[in-house]
Amino acid sequence: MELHEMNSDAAERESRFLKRIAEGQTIEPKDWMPERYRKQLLRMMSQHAHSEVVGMLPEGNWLTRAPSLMRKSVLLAKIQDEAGHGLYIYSGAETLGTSREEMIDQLLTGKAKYSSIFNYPSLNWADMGAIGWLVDGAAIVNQTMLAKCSYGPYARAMVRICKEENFHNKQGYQIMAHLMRGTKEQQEMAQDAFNRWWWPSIMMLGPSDKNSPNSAELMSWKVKLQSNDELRQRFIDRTVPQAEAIGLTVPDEKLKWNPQTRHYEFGEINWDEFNQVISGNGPCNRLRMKQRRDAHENGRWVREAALAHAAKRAKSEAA
Ligand code: FAQ
Repeated sequence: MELHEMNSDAAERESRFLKRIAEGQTIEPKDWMPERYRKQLLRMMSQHAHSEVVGMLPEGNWLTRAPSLMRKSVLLAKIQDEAGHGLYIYSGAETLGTSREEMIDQLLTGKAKYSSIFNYPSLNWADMGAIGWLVDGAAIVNQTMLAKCSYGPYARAMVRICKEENFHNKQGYQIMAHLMRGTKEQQEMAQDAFNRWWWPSIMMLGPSDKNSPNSAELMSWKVKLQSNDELRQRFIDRTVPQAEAIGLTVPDEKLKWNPQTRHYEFGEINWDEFNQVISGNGPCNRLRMKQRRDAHENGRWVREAALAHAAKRAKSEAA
């Protein structure tokens, strides 16, 4: 084939791909896609899957100290859901040609990122409320958008995940509301957890649009349908009235409702802190990575036993 024919073939494939995206069709694993689209999705999806798995750690910290059996079983169910979310997203990401083992290796060797939010410590029981309400709340805002993204396996995984995150969000808010109806000490504990998780939850939605190098490309392919700042505003607008309804004070002196724009205006985000956390220097980065590496090592015998069992079964079925 001549070079100009190859070039025109490639241009035609690319224009078919862009047309499908413009028409709102999904791209499926066996469809042709630009290499850059595949790489960007793999980056996002693997980071997302890692976040679900690392995200189990701050809550896992409180499982043995939950204040009642009921609270403990709800928290356990929530943490198990997060493991399931990790699995759906790893499976979705594998359709882009990288195995789960490789992705996990990238996490454990520090080559892949996971969400900044999980590098903060969970210091008291109210943190379980704050995480469910705020962290899952911010995740829902982001994931409701991703449920309509252009890559089919990612979008479909998000539909189910969002349903489960809604339960997580409500259980977190219910813990906070319950504490706010309690003693003065319980109210102070809830306010303290809110103060510590508010700003990191806002940062979790990513850098401001002017410092978000990936957004324009991802939006042109409808992987992202809204920008980081749009999602952040949406999260703030829906969360502030919830805080006020249960008597919590938002830790932002500049927070103000603007009746013209019908949005809350808010104070300066500490982007230095965000940049420190995503470059490995947050309060718990080293601890989280150690916990993940230890968990991976401690689970090695289970993986080996499962593989040996599968090989034995395959051999006996073949005989
Ligand atoms: N943390 O150009 P952008 C959950 C990085 S799931 C760490 O704006 P992009 C459920 C970014 O990777 C939470 N790094 O990037 C749960 C890039 O660096 P790179 C996770 C961050 O991709 C709840 C650089 O900064 N959700 O919580 C963060 O357009 C409770 C420049 O940024 C997802 O992953 C960050 N927060 O937008 C589980 C959703 N933000 O990779 C357990 C899918 C930015 O070029 C308990 N991901 N960076 O080296 C996304 O929607 C996007 O990837 C963003 C970032 C919005 C995270």
